[in-house]
Amino acid sequence: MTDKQTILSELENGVKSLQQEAAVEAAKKAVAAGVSPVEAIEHGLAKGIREVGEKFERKEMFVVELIYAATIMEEAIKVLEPALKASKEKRHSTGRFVLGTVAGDIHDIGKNLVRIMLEASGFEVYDLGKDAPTENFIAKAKEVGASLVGTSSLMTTTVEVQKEVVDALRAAGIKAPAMVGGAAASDEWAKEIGAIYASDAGSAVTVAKQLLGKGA
Ligand code: HCB
Repeated sequence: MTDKQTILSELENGVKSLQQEAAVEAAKKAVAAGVSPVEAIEHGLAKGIREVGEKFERKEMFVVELIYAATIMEEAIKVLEPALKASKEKRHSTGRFVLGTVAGDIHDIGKNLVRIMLEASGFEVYDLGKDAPTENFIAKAKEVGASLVGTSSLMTTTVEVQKEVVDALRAAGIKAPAMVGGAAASDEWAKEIGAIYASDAGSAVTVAKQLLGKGA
């Protein structure tokens, strides 16, 4: 049987060397070997895609390769998704979470992981998708009586929109805590705009539960 470290390396390599079949096979191995799906994503696939991003930044990879790497990651996540959902038992509602990638930003892999993890932890998630207009966050938060509103932003050009969402929520009298995440966000940024930062999908769940007094 292949050990966990080998499987994690295979997941990472599948994404960074643009080998879809290898990544999907490694995801199947991870499920069969009982590797935690969260670990498979965070320490395997996500490591691979971040390296692709760095290569893209250094102009060692083209945007088409970046797009393909993202597709590979999504295909491998599909294999892990049932295990991810099964890994958490609770089904009663922990809270109502409105989530989306802000206007102007089409990155949604991380946001989708956050959704999957929140759902697996019993949250009712209202996913506004990517490139979601600010007014949609406000309208949905009002409609469902959101307990939390989370935004994702991956680019320096869209991170300001997270502030726009927080300001619009407060202007509309919505007191639900705002969470920010994505590569362009940081703890410092969150504090500046009156939000709470979550660095990854696991901490998004932990922080959300703490905020709602449901324990980590
Ligand atoms: Co994209 N891209 N990209 N990209 N992309 C980044 C983000 C750059 C940093 C790459 C670079 O130059 N180094 C860069 C942004 C630079 C900047 O602003 N400083 C960039 C650029 C420039 C662009 C385009 C403009 C490229 C172009 O067309 N010339 C374009 C964007 C167009 C637009 O949005 N209007 C673009 C397109 C793409 C795709 C389509 C090829 C693809 C996205 C596919 C998709 O999402 N469906 C893509 C990808 C994959 C990336 C990188 C390589 C990886 C992003 C990713 O999926 N990471 C990224 C490089 C990087 O981030 N280092 C690069 C893995 C996930 C799991 O991590 O951080 O998103 P995450 O999410 C975590 C965490 O942050 C947290 O939990 C998640 C899970 O642990 N979290 C939250 C996320 N959201 C949260 C919300 C919460 O409330 C709480 C926690």
